[in-house]
Amino acid sequence: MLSKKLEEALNKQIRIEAESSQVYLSMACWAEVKGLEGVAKFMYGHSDEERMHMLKLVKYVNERGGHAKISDLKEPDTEFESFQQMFEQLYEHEIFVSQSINELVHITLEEKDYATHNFLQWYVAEQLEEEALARTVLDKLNLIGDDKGGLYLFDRDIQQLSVES
Ligand code: OFO
Repeated sequence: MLSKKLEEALNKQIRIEAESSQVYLSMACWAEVKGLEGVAKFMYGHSDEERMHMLKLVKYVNERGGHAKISDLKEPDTEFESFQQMFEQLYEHEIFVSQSINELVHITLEEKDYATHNFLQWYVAEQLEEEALARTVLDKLNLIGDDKGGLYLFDRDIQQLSVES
């Protein structure tokens, strides 16, 4: 049985994962209307992954005697200055998610809930991968700068980059 404190913290994380899914969906739309199909596909895929992260938490909370609460979500940005700025935002968002997961792990130790501690290790590993991927993408974009041809190739190649989950 989950403690109330942990149930609340897990519900907060459910909301964060749902908001992440919206953030990437909005980025996918922006990339799509700007004509970068590869980036759009990458973002649509990432959005689906975040929904899967959310659902995994929902199921866990309900299975452990808690009640997963589905809440309203913060509206994501719909416009970006550039692809670089968009990916910087993605990277910062993932760092924020990692911090939130770390806090959750900390609460599991306080509450002596080792099953949830164990369950969350998947998220800890996932965040490491996602941060690394976001950094790789940002490095590539910084190399390209304003070069249109470079952006074209980047759009083609980004489809090969993804986080297995
Ligand atoms: Fe990319 O955040 Fe989920 O875990």
